[in-house]
Formats: sequence, C-alpha cells, structure tokens
Amino acid sequence: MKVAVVGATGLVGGEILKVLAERNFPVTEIIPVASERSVGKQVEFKGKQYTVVGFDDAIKMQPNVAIFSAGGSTSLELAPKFAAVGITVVDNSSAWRMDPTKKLVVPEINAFTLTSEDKIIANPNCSTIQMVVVMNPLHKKYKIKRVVVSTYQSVTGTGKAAVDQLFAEREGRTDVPAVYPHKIDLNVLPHIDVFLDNGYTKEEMKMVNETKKIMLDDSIAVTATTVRIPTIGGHSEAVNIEFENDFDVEEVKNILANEEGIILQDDPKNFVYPMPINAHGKDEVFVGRIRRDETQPNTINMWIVADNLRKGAATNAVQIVEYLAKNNLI
Ligand code: 2RA
Repeated sequence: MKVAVVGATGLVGGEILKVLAERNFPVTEIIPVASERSVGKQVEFKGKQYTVVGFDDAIKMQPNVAIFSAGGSTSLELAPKFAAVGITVVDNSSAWRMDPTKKLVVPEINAFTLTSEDKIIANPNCSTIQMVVVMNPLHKKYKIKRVVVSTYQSVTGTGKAAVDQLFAEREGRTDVPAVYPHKIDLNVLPHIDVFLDNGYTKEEMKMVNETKKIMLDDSIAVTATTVRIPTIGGHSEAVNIEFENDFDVEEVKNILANEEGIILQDDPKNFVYPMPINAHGKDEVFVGRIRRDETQPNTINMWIVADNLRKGAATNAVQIVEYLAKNNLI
C-alpha cells in the first residue's frame, strides 16, 4: 500500500507516521507531503529519512491512500484533486465532516457504513472521538437521551505554535508569537475555535453535531463547554450522561472495561483515575470517576481522557485506513 501523509511536518502528521510504523501497517512506500515552505525537509519513518514533496508531485506518485492533516482550506482545495484520480483521502480537518455526502467515521462505531465509493472520508474532531468511543457501548445497552460535557483540552490540539507559546511563557521568553488571545500558562481559556452566532464555539458545536452523525442517531442531545488548559498530554472531559433506561454502576464499569480500545481506570481510593500525563502517546481512551448522578434518575457522571493526537486524530485515521484495506475498499 502506497501511503501519502499530507501535512507530514505538523504535530498530527508526525503522529500519523509514528502510528503507521508502530501498527506495522503494510506500507510499501511512504510519501510525506506538505506545503511549499516545507518541501525538501526530511521526516523520519521506521528509522529512515524521507524527503517531503509538494502536492502536485504527490498526486503524480499515485498513492492508494492519502491521510490529510493540513487544515480545512488545504483539504477543501486538494482532497477532491486526490480523489479525482482515485486516491482515497482520509481527512483530519473539519472541512468535510458535516457534508452529508461524506462519511464521518470512528471505526469501532460506524466503519460498517464505508464502501469503495467513499473517496473522501472525514476523521472526526478529537474531543468528539474520545467521548463517542465511551458513549457507544452504553448507548447500545441503555440508550442515551442527553449528554452534558465540559472539556479540558491540550494545547497540542491547536498545533506546534501553541505548544511553543505555552513553553515560552513558562520560561519567561517573549520571542514566540502568541496564538491565543490570552496567556495560556497558569490560565484556562473557555474558548476553542471561533465563536458562533448562538454564543457557542465551533468546537462546542462540533461535539453536538458530530456525535449525532457518527452514532447515526439524531435524537442524542449534547450540550458542551470546551476549554483550553495548559497541558500537552491529551484532552480530558467531564461527561454527564442521561439514559432512557436505568443502569447499574458496576455493570457500566464492566461494559467499558471489556470494550476494545477503552481502559477503565477507576479506583479513586488508590488515586487511580485517568490523567493526560498518563494518556500521552497511548492509543486507547481512558475512563474513570464513574458514579451515579444523584440529582436525577438514569444519569451518570464520568471522566474521559485520551491523547488527542492519537485516538483523537492519527490513530483513528490509521484505523480507518486499516479497515478500508482489510475490507478491500481501496
Ligand atoms: C483542538 N479540536 O483541540 C481541536 C483540534 N482538532 O483545538
């Protein structure tokens, strides 16, 4: 399988290369791709150096699949060009996610909807992915009515420049341009992506809308507050879920503990609960602090953490490609 990684020099691009190597995806040729200013740079894959090529050259090299993580406008312009010559695109930006003609895929939930006709496939938003991975088995068992989520999101979700801002502030340096409108170190910003007319941010509405699309159920109500915090290991989420049917807390824990891709870390007496510092670099979604909401029936609280660059981006994208390959859809 010839695989192009578009945006290979970015944080997610680098992680895609690592995940492809770690999972031993059968890559016959890796094609790192980026915009003009990065062409000629070297990136590492399986211990060897590869030279970054431009978009036109990448199309000419005819990869079977291109994993894009190069931002929405690049994707809107270039994904159709790749797809037009038969290259399957898995896109990590928000460009195609809510397009009704495109699938928005978390493999363990809705990969079964994919066909060989799907030439541009959208990878969901990081904060949505980790939440729906946990919601899905519980929805099957108890049927989810409503979710109230507050996020605590890593600066890596913004990209390299934001990580640089955090560490420059921490070291008292002023040589780095700020990407946030306020200080991020020793601070918390209740603001991710742009504000919309309804008072919510675009990140918040991604969680609302993408959840319904991935879970193939428009009846699930979601309300979100998304917040940036000065951490780099992953995104954390306090999630309150109201079910149609009642549940048993121990049964919920068992369901989640037995689900592939989820790790239950729920032993508060011994201070065991998910934290971004432990999720960093891992492919799984971690869940803990599971307890009944004592203020209303059929409702539960939990804490969900995942490395946003892994399951929230690179790992999920590679898993989509693995599914396509395994089912002869590329
Ligand atoms: C963030 N959700 O964390 C974004 C990245 N896709 O800002």
